Amino acid sequence: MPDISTQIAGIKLETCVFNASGPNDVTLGELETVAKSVSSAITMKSCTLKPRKGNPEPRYHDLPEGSINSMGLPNLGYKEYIRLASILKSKYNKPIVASISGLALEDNIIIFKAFNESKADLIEFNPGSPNTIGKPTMGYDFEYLDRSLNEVTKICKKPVGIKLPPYFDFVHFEEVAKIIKKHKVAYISSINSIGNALVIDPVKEQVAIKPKGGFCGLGGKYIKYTTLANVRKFHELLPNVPIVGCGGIYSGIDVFELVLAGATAVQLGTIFMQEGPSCFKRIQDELRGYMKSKGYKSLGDFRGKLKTLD
Ligand code: RRO
Repeated sequence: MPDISTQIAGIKLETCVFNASGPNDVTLGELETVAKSVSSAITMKSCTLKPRKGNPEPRYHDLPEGSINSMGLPNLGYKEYIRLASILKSKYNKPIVASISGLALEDNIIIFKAFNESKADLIEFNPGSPNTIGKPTMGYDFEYLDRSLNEVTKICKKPVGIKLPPYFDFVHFEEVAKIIKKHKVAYISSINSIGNALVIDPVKEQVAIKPKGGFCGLGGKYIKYTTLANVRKFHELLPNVPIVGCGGIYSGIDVFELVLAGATAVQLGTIFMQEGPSCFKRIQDELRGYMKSKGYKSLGDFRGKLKTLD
């Protein structure tokens, strides 16, 4: 069978498929479900300084081909994720990805320092949530992005990845790539949900979820092509930075396409919400099957080798 193992910043992953930060990864029970599945790592919910209840419900809604959410960073606070990382590591011995989304730079500094003494293997800095009421998507503020990456990469003794929001303009890709080059960024996870979508129920003549007047982050199949474009562009601009593709992956062929575009691994979000933990095995098996049909033995045989028509 083809080998779909990979590595990010020296951390070995048995397969290139694991869970995204966000869906079903807030509590120990949820994280243990990920741990017991064949997800090759355990990614935890983005955390803040203090525990947060998040936005008012309803705040998640399935769509025929995806999902919307405006969870508003519900999490148990960073101290609890340091404790959970230790429990998960000793019980399951899988790579652990912590996600940090402090509400201010000072908060991120405290949290990153504290995670130096944790069992997390990779630390994902998340400045890309579109759903924090009263805050813009920080990943679109390039001055803030530069300043915070500078601070957190200086403090953090573990590999720091960055979870980027989607970008839509080549000028923005270039600016972000320039910022990432300046700092010690171990990997990129791309993309967060597409911010400020709006879903309307035409019968009730109302929006689908409560927070922010219905504006929300869009995920699932609707965003796969934006994910592919973001992964491709960042791979072109930063060929030595591993990229974890995230957004709209439902099948092994989706993973294959992401790796062709340049991804080193992928994270599953909406499909994990909708199908549950069996999605990890199904998608890994589908990827192996498709690679076998093409005669590929490992991801390196085709990573980044997307052909263009010119
Ligand atoms: O919790 C959320 O509402 C959330 C976060 Br932190 C994020 O990064 N992306 C998203 O779609 N939702």
